[in-house]
Amino acid sequence: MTDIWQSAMDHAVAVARKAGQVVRDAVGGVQKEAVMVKSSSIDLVTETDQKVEKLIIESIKEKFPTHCFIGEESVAAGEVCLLSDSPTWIIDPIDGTTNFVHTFPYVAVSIGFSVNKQVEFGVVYSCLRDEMYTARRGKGAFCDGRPLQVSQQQDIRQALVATEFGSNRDPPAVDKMFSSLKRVLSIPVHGVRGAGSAAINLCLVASGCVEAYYEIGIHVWDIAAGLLIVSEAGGVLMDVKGGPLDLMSRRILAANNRSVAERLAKEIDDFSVRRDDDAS
Ligand code: LIP
Repeated sequence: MTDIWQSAMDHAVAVARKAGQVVRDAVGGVQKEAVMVKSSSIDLVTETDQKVEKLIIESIKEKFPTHCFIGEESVAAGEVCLLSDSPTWIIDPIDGTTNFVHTFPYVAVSIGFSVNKQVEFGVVYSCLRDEMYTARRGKGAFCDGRPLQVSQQQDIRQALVATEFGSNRDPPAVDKMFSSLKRVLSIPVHGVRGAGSAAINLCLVASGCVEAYYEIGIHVWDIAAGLLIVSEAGGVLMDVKGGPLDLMSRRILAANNRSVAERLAKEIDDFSVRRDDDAS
């Protein structure tokens, strides 16, 4: 049967690579005045984020003019963030913007593609490390063409866990983040890591480098591509408290297997965040 989305995925890889070159050319040269803020003084955005998202969307629209888009910087500029059944490209032009500003080498172009609210393919280009992660639903996950497989570790006490603290500094939320961190460390796990990019953390789960990643506060554009890369590498995805993953909830728990995921979910002290599709 013809895979009708293969050409779309091939285009996503090509445009992610082109966008990644723009990011590489800009990294290290971000002038202080070119760094702007969004929801808080630590929620950064740069002219490169905006330029790269425009490049990606314009390139895709040329080939797929009837498709829909959810882009981080388009939403920041006021576009609605609603996931419909229509073919939709879910784009984070620079996942790890703070890393980009600081030249911390984990920065990704993330492009997910959904139909009927189901991700059909995901592309995460870790552009400072020149690593292209891809997954097509039902056809496996790859890094530069090499198949990916999650860790086979069943014992969470032998696990590395990734998480992030995001850009939320409200004291009650910070208290919950540190309460979760303390409970996870006390399991005990081997260690806690964070790449500073949700998309790259998900690719690290898919690659077997860490056994799990959780975060409250991410957005649909941070995770749409990476979540498929995890599931196609044999991993599991759920809400941070163990229920089904809700793409628009801004909560994610990804792991190499269900026993590690469910054990981790018990230790996470969750807090509420406004949904991506909450337009109120
Ligand atoms: C980032 C996420 C990360 C989160 C950061 C930020 P951005 O995305 O990938 O997981 O902790 O606060 O949201 O903003 O760099 O595209």
